[in-house]
Amino acid sequence: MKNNVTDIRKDFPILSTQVNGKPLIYFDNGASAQKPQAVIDSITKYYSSMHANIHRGVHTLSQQATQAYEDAREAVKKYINAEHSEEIIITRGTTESINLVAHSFVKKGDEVIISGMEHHSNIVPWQLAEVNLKVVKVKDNGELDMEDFKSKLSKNTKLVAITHVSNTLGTINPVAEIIALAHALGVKVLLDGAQAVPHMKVDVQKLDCDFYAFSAHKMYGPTGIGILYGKKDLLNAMPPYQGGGDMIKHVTFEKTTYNDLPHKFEAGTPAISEGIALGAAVEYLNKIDWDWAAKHEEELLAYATEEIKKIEGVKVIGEAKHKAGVLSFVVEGAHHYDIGTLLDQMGIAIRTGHHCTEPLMHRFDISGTARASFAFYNTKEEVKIFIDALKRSLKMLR
Ligand code: 7TS
Repeated sequence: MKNNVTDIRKDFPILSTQVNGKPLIYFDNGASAQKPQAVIDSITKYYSSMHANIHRGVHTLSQQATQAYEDAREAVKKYINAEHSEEIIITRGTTESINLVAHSFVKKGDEVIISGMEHHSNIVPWQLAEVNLKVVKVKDNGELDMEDFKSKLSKNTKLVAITHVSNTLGTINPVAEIIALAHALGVKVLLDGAQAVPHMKVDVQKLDCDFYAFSAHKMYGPTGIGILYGKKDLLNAMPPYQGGGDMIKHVTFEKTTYNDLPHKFEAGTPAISEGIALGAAVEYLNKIDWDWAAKHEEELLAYATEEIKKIEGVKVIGEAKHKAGVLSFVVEGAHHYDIGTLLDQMGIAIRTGHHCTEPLMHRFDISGTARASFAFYNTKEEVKIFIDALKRSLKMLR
């Protein structure tokens, strides 16, 4: 089991590079995580010796590529402990996964509950579907207002679609309680797991969620690919999302019949190398000691929070009791964009702006935040350098 950060860092070649003449300190993991060599090698190996289209060839290469792609699905199934492999729909990412559910599970006028801390990708698809949106309030400390949730939830709700972990606040939402309350009324639940999967082991059967959406690139895998987990009965009852090759059984001009799960929701040639590399990412994550990783990230967050609060004029946005490794902050007299730009000059990558959560920014009456988001390969030393660099930046800006 991997539980030593010095060794783990050696698995990620980019972590020993320099940016702007300084050793890279990568604190933008919430936007996208870096890739271990095993994932990079998987892509090179695929294109060097295995490439062919999948699910259609009788020739050896096509069969090998199909096998590797389906093995990756199996690896994801095991990783999140889904009951059936056909419950693992391979999509382009969290965004497409949520759009799929918004297209195929709800209809115009249905009542859908989301929260005030959702990423745009868990807001706009529901607006496109013209559902009746109810939005759960966010408390001042960044926690979900569960009383407000309970008052909005009813038998008339078709779906609760809520983020497992907030990308802007770091809040870990009480999803077990949300699911239990919803299920007691026969209401289905979709969790946006984009920010949860990189920080913890997720067990979809234990959670008993109905849908779970996540992206490979935030969990140390490639871009352009992600997963929609859905319970088999629900997915079977849903109409296809996109039409094309692979998702059909037979096509005539009069009538087309659709393929079985999971292919019904996977039209066209997929991102094959990325799919296989996602399998490599999962294999890598299987070697991580998650108890260690959770504790390590918790320590980084606690240390960074403690140190940043000592700086005059800094306000942390999001101080929920249960948080993943995300530290959003604003500074009196300094714009987040300028902070990000100066830190970049010192080799430190953070994200600035609204983080695709504009309604949440309105809720806190701010235009954006500076956000450091941690991964298990980050170190306390990096946090120290970041805090010093932030202090120097603020001296220049104020
Ligand atoms: N949901 C959450 C909670 C997210 O954090 C993101 C991306 C998405 C959905 C969309 O994921 P995608 O892979 O489909 O784009 N969040 C961020 C972020 O915080 N900074 O850049 C992207």
